[in-house]
Amino acid sequence: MAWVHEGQLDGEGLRPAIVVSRFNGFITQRLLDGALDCLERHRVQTDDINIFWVPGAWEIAPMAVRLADTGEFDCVICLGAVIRGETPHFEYVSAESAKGVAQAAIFSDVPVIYGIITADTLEQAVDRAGTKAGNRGFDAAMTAIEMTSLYEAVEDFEDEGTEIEPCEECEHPEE
Ligand code: INI
Repeated sequence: MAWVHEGQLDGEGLRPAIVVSRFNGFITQRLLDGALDCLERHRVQTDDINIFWVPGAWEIAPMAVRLADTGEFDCVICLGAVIRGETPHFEYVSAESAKGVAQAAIFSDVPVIYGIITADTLEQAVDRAGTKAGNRGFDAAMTAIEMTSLYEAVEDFEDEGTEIEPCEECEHPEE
């Protein structure tokens, strides 16, 4: 029989950090509202949530790395909006912010969640920030709750593993 491990969707006691960018603030404020709604609906205490505003999507990943490294937060939720219509830099900003968050996620001990919208038009971005296509901020917060729980399951698994007593032969391999 296989042992199946899944994250739980209970945020009680969770201490999340949220990094959110001011660029396209009309959209990002709605992503933040969605994330807070999700966290509070899943029993995260408002006092346990810390929100860090950065100028743009480019600045999200470096901030996420620093927050993850503090050890003060159980997860880091990254929220931003990159919209093609507004700049020829779209390709750089969208690709690098995604790569940055991916790297932060891989190399951090806590889940770092990608909630950055990349859209061709403002209308598409609005759709993903609480209208026709849901709210990516809400989704990112839900993913953060699930993944934090799953990371904890891995830690429990590791802890249990270390409880196994080494055999006498392993303790004294030279004998
Ligand atoms: N930042 C965004 O968050 N979204 C964008 O659409 C965007 N555009 O289009 O340029 C954007 N640029 C700013 C960038 O993230 C940095 O803040 C800036 O380059 C300073 O480093």
